[in-house]
Amino acid sequence: LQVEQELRRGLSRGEITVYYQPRIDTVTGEICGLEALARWRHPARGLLTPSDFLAVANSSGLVVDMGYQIFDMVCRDVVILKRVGLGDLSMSVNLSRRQLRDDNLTEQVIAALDNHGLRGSQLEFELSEDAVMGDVALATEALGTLAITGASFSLDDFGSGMSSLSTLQQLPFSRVKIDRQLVSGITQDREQHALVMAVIQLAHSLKLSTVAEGVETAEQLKRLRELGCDEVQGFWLGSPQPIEDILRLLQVDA
Ligand code: G
Ligand code: G
Ligand code: MN
Ligand code: NA
Repeated sequence: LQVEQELRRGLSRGEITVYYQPRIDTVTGEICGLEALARWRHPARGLLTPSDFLAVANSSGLVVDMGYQIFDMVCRDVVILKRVGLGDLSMSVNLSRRQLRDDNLTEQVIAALDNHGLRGSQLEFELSEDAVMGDVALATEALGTLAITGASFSLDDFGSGMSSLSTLQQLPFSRVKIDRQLVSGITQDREQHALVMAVIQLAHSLKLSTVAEGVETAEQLKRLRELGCDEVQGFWLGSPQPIEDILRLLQVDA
């Protein structure tokens, strides 16, 4: 309860912020998109990551307001990116199941896009297996409505849980993000390598693009490129960082 009160206060004081992690195209080697990741600049405890507060945010429902704040910051940063000629980077935003249950979600997304003069087409929402599999009917309806914003959808943490292949086909995903647990073993473990190969082939056969998460070594990157994985994300390619650092990384001045 104490964390909930602190989070409520932190939200009202603007302590929630967004970091961005680059996604890299394995063919061109260039940054093709960013994933927005919530951070809490806690006045006493420093920079907190979602593992410190997301569970409470979800159970208390505070994630709904937090999500609106984050989405607004993301729009603001997309405007900055556009100004420096990086308007075509795709931007991914995570959504939890609690946010899918929010009847105002689509309306809020549209309002934020309008406020900033943006279209939804470069936007992608990431839903974890956990967020969609718990209530497939809810997810189907929510994504159907959210799709009018022009955004696309990716299935996050694929391979970490129990998502069924039929659900993957049933929901309007255009991308799967291969869980970092699967990626971590590809260079040492033949079976993990085989598994990742199968996931990439499966995704491609369903016309879904693939992103490998948690890429931490050059060797993993090499293997993923050989396997035809479309995009990679991970510490080897860039950690989550403030927009200013992303701009520096892309060698542009804001
Ligand atoms: O940044 P970090 O790797 O610690 O994020 C861990 C997880 O927290 C992410 O994989 C994602 O599922 C979740 N997460 C991060 N930012 C957000 C956010 O803004 N909203 C929601 N709902 N989940 C987020
Ligand atoms: O839950 P989701 O997969 O959306 O969030 C990605 C999370 O994984 C972020 O919190 C980020 O800090 C973390 N992360 C990003 N790259 C790496 C990596 O290469 N290795 C590990 N272990 N974690 C990573
Ligand atoms: Mn994600
Ligand atoms: Na993920």
